[in-house]
Amino acid sequence: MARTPASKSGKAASRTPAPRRSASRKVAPGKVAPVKRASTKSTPSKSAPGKSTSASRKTTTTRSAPKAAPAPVAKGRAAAARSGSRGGARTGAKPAPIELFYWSTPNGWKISIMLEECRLPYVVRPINIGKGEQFDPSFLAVAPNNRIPAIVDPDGPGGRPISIFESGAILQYLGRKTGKLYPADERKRVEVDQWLMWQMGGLGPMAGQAHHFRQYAREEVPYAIKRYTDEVNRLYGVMNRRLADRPFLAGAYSIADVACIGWASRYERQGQDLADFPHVKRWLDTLLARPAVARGMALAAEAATGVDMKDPAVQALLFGQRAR
Ligand SMILES: N[C@@H](CCC(=O)N[C@@H](CS)C(=O)NCC(=O)O)C(=O)O
Repeated sequence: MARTPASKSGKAASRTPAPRRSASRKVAPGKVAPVKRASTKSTPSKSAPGKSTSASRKTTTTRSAPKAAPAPVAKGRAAAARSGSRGGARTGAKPAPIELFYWSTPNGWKISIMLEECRLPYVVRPINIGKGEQFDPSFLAVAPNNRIPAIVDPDGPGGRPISIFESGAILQYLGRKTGKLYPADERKRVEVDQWLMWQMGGLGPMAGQAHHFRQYAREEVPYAIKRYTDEVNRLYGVMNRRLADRPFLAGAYSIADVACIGWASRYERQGQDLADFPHVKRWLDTLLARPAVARGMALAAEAATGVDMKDPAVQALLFGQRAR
């Protein structure tokens, strides 16, 4: 992975979007295993049909399994065979793992949770956003918006590789690919899409701004703190009303919920009190109790112990970005 000048001075610490549990070398039952180096041969790395990326080639880490649960790769194989996905299921060969370009943040968790829920095999390509790795040209070839998450699925439509950025698009793709958490029925799908877009355009960006102004801004800006804390409060109110008479946002558990879990789990950082939103609390508790959600949110890239968002070098990289 290319290093930027800031990466030399920036140090990863455990401040912000830190996982609930970070990977460690010793794997205790129920903990996430450390990632390990994998051969590039085993993971075709293509950002577009026929094009490999150096991002893919350079940092290959494989999602290992908690001892308490079967390895995702093994589970994914079974899932692929059941769902009749192309390639592995048809030929009996192992399906190639999906490459997940990831850092431990609420947006990254959307995809690690979904991959765990779908039991798809995947490898983690850590993109250390505190060190500027999101600007590496090889990552930009996959994710031109210089943001995680992104994926490369070697077994995309037509059996050819496909790269996808934007977490909502990735969730929809994985839902269509596996038939999980994204109903094919048009009315049900519209329900899911509405709440997925609500997260993408509302909860995520507003909660992100609340995190920024409440915790990381170099100067205190009371107007912005109030503005975003209020808006997140309004959004939690919308969610609370929605969940009053149904278990999940679109009725049944779906990618709309997956998109919201990580953000809602950080309600305290957004200045919210879940006692005011009992239906949100019940929904969040239900989701956090799901083993796949726990595994997805516990996923930590080897070096991803978090990013110190108050480190000036990290702030210089992340805040005040302009067109390049
Ligand atoms: N709309 C994007 C947002 C992704 C996003 O903001 N990712 C953050 C981490 S949560 C990131 O990569 N930040 C790097 C940066 O700010 O340069 C998505 O949902 O995929």
